[in-house]
Amino acid sequence: MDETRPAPRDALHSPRFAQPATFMRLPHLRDPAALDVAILGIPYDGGTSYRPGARHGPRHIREQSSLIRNYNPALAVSPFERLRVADYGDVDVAPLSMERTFEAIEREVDGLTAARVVPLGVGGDHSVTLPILRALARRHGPLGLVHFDAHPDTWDEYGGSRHFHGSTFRRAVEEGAVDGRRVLQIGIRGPVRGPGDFDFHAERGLEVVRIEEVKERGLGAVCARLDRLRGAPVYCSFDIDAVDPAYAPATGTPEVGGLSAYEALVLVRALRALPLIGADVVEVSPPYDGPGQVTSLLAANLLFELLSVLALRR
Ligand SMILES: [Mn+2]
Repeated sequence: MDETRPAPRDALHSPRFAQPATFMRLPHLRDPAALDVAILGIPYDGGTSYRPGARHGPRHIREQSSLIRNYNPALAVSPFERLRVADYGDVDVAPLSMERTFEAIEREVDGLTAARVVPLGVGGDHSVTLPILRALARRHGPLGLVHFDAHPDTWDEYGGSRHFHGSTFRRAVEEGAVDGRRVLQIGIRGPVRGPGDFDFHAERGLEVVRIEEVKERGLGAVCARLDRLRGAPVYCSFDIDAVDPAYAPATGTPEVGGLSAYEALVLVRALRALPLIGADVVEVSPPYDGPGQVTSLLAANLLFELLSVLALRR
């Protein structure tokens, strides 16, 4: 057996069920040399503009991920056999300092990319994606982006602050971490401040797939639009509010009329065609969840699909 391989996962019905949860019952390991993929908790919600609570996301998603089994029949892959993957623990965030939190996130992702480990981030609010993109772009150059969200997150500021969970992708494009011409935002909907909210898209080439297009043209048409991102590194950021609050109520800024849980799974599986170099699932705010913690359960399954997509490219 490969000595650098993390210990196998615990059996589904092992006594570990009664112990503190890890993502997908994986071993807790902080050795990048032993890993292909690191699932990294980022328990920070200081960038939130409305309902807080996403700092509790990683803890609850760990718990709801305990039922994830080994094989993905939809993609015909066993991600835990193909990949060396572990729960890398949580970033040491500073709840009262976004600046120090961003530094800590960037440092962690730097350490992972230096060892060629793919980061799979678990937020946290959407502000945490910016330092991840910065670190990845330093290694890979300006990134392509598939961004699932109800909101474009390209606003310039909020109450005088340039950094919050709604400015992440404007900053990322401005800084050159993301190539605006290689951005696809899927699931966008809901009231905005005005038509000017999409001026930045026109200026920098960001492409929006509004929810109306997903629902009216169907999943196949949307999946086909991912094709143009082939050929260069792509990051996937999945804001859980892309999904309808009926399926994912636990989020900070819910918008009605979104993706179903099933549509979300199918769209994430379509990323198999792209060279994915990292991904995150963010904005799960467990205090707002419904019975059965359905939002954290969905987030856990989206992470499993992302892991499966990564496994197919190994
Ligand atoms: Mn967002």
